[in-house]
Amino acid sequence: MPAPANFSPLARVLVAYRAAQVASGVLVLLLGLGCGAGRERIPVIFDHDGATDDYLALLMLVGSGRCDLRGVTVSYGLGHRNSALTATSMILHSLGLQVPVAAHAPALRGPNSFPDDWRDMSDQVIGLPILPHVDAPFDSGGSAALLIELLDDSETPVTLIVTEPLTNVADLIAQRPDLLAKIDRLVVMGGALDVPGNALAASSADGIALAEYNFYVDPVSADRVLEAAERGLDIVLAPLDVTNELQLTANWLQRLQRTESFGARLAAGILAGVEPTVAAGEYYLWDGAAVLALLSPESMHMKEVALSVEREGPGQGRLRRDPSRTATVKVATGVIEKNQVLDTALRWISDVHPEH
Ligand SMILES: [Ca+2]
Repeated sequence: MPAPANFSPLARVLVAYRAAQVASGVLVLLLGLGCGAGRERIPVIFDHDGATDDYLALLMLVGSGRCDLRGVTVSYGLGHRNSALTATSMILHSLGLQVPVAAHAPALRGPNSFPDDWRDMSDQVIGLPILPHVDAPFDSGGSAALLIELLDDSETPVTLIVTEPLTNVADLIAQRPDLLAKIDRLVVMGGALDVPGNALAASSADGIALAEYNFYVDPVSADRVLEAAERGLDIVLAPLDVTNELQLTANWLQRLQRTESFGARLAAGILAGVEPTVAAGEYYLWDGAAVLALLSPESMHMKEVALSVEREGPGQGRLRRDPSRTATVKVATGVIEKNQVLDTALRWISDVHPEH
């Protein structure tokens, strides 16, 4: 279902309204009093690629009550563009969050792809009965345009939480390098530093995956974004090193399913299609790790590392230490107490209510 062009003015009205709120210092009503009232919230744009764990990450950042969600953009990656755009709009609508949403231009994508059977897994989200029907998703004419507009309109720097192959962010930096100054922090799920990757298409001769999938799908964009650390961009990276420690267990899923809250019911619906993967111990809180790295860094082991990404060849997408780069990236390399972190994730998801 392509996004009709006639939704562009509405999305622009919402952007203008948000900008007016910021300008007047009134940062309350549209996103709801339930989202961290009385506490300073972090202005955030969420850029994702429409997989089940992206939606969990979105629920976590909303339920944390610590984020002022300014907009959501969809990039080429794991989910399909139109279902990701629709599902995102449905989820935000169900929460009363009238924030602008946009998807990438269809041609804006990396050279590689996630496996087709992985890509199909998140399409079921738009059919969840708990979600309201949305006639057509908001789309302000493309992720890049929306990112630029939101950053331009913000009086204070904004944090970008990015759980996609970084194509959107590289495009933003290429178009408007001046906006790096408007990015407070860039928090990214991607890469594999001291652990094997998960993209078998980029493997060593003995069959060890060298790259993590987000970075494999668009290795040049991943490297261009990490390179921006040299220009002062504050980057926090949540690679497979930390997500490997955030395996969702059958017990965690059962606790979620037993929790009586809108957020828990929605998350349980989102995860319904991947229950066998959870049961097999193969589902992790990949993208949720980026939200935790932003909001709960004290729960993680962090390192400062100068990094680059291999742009081409059999190891394309591989994250590596790079002494030729002087600026470092903050890398989450593990969690201090796994159960505590997973409890935090469950609590945030359970604290998502329709009035957010
Ligand atoms: Ca993702």
